[in-house]
Amino acid sequence: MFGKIVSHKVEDNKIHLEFEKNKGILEVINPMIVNVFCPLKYNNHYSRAVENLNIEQCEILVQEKGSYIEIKTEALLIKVYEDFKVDFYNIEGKILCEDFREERAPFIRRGTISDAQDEGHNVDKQAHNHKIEVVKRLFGDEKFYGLGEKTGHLNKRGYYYEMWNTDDPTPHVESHKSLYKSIPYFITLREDSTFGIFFDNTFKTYFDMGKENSEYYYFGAEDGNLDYYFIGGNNIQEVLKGYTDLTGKTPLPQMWTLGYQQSRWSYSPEGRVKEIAKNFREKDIPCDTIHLDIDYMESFKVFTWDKERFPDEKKLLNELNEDGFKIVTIIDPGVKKEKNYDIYETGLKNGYFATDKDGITYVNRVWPGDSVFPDFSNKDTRDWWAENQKLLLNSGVSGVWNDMNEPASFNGPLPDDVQFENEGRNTDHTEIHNVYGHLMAKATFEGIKKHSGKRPFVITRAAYAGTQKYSTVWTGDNQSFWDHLRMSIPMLLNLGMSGISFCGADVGGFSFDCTPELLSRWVQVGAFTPLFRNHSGSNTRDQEPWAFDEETLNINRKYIKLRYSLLPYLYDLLWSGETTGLPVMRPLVLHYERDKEVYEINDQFLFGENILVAPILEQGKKIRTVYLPEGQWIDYWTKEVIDGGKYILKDAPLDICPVFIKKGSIVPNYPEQSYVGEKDIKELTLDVYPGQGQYVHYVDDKASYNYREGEYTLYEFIMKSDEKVAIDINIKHEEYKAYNSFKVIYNCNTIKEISFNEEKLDFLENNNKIEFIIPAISGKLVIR
Ligand code: MIG
Repeated sequence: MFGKIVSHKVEDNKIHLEFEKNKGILEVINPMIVNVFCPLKYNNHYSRAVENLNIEQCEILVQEKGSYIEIKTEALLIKVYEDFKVDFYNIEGKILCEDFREERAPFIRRGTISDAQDEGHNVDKQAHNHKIEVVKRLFGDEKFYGLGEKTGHLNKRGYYYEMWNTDDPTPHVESHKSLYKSIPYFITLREDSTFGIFFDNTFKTYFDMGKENSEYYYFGAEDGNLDYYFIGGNNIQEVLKGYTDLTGKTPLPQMWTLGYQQSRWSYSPEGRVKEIAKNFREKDIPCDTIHLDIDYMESFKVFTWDKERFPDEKKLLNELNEDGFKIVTIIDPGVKKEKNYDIYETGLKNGYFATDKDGITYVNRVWPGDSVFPDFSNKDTRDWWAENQKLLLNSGVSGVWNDMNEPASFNGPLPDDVQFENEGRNTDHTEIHNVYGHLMAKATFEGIKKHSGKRPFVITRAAYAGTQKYSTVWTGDNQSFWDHLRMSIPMLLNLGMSGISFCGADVGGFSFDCTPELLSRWVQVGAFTPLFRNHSGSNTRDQEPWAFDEETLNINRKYIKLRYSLLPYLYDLLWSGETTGLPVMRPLVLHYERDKEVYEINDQFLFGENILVAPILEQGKKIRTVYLPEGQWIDYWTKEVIDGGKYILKDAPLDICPVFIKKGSIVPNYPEQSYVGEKDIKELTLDVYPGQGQYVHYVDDKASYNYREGEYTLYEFIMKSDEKVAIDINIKHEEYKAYNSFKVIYNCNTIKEISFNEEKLDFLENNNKIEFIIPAISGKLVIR
């Protein structure tokens, strides 16, 4: 496809390579990130994921070495050969990633496809060759993470996936090649190195992670540019930072979005919504958000209300808001084709909808019946859609849930030749499909931001790389299956490894009927997932925390309350994630990548660095093995201190989700609240696990963008431990009025003396811990 290298030219950070048959560009983004590019479709990057490509001025050394060109940055050594083969080395000359030179050679398949198909089996066909194809050698030590929300396991090595946003109602299983989101990015972890590859191509893309043959893996596409980023780093965390520097970080959300959310298809009419709200308060279960699914609309027309079922939505939402409930409404992309329906007429008049190849507005069927599809690739359409958000905000809506935006359609998929404006680069559905939901979420985000002035809460089902900048995601229509509870963990962990920190799965499961035991175990996982929403499908049996029996209700209450006590910790994680790109829910490998035991852990995760969660994911199970990595860990429930670097057995009766806190942790806790903001919290609880460690706690107004102008307060805690434990408390930044005092829960009871700024303090002994209060000022706390 390329042939021999004819010449090369260096221009700033770009190395232009002239091959016999084509040209290629190697672009140094910074010493750790290099882009490999061939303008097969557009002359330059045309990215929906990377909005500000930040090119760093850095030293680049380019040398011709006979058969290859060598490029050196401060961190990487790259060799480019004929046929645009590119090999990446670290600066010491150790090979990280090498292009495969031979022909692809699939493992053998025998038997005939048709026999199996005739009986109704799904059959994998031999993969074909792709117009764009980058084949990399497998050295044998690779583990792969990322690729968005694919089904299956944490480690993607040995599996094959496709990126084509898909709403597939059949139960999600390991053989699904694609679901709702397309995130063409993965991290490779090798024995002593790691790197990421982001293939920025919005057409249908293919990722074979060593399934076809164990000698190589590849990614490919039929169209678009060859445009991929090699992202180096000293560890996975740096790679993830590099990727999110390119595609954006998950921004700090409003705090209420981290509370418990209740949904169902659908709470309607208004009396039912009130009843749900009342139940939460009466049964003493904290809840911040109720979702309104499609039935709040008149004939499923977006931006309308059904006046029979919701006669006065403003009054209703206002009452609910007063009681501490935020309302999130669903908005699908499909606009009902109906004369005199304002949204339809306006869109039609202005040419905001996608058309067929003859320029006639394209129609397919979704919930409202015959519907048309906003062309979100058109800036004017996005601006109009953003303005429409005002209609929801004016009704008192606090967040918007974007569904069906793959886009899904009932009358067959949108044909490939549906036309999109694409900011003047007219194109068809094959290029826009995978970013349709992404662009809808972007428009929604921008509209809410502009008209509310607060941090928007958007949830989207379809997504592309970079959607984290605009929206939270959920993993779509799972089932009330134990296996889906189990699989939600690697799915969410890989979303986090793909830059999408704020994510969740429907707690309790969407389709099929949930059981009390399943809901009890699911809420235990949900309490540690960033988006904590119980949602279920039409006609499935009730699944609210009180739907079953007293025991299930109590377990729901216990874990939802635990979540509310951990809110300041969770908020801190999202705040720091704005800089680091690290997700809330983390596979153990993100913090212990040199520990081989953790590479394939699918059933445990870290909630931030300090909290390890090892939930029960099987019916009837009351005990499980837990792997504790190096260091010492404290059983959250018993306060037993356990040495890590080994497996332990942990009893887990139905009301216990095994949780372990890393020694040396300081975990901020809130007092009980029914919803975020119910109380003006002037005293923060610090749950202290004595040891060496540090922690930074962040406080702001929980809702606005003022923090970006400096209106926040930062507390830094540095804990040192020898024969005594000393905690230095420093207020690093103080522009938001935060706490008067800290209530310290010190998880150790062999204490003789406590002093703060050299003044002795009284303390209370209580089981395995002691409690005392100090003022929330800078100072030194000493515990002997
Ligand atoms: O075709 O709005 O994934 O959460 O409840 C079903 C109804 C459409 C699919 C979403 C689900 C939602 C449902 N929607």
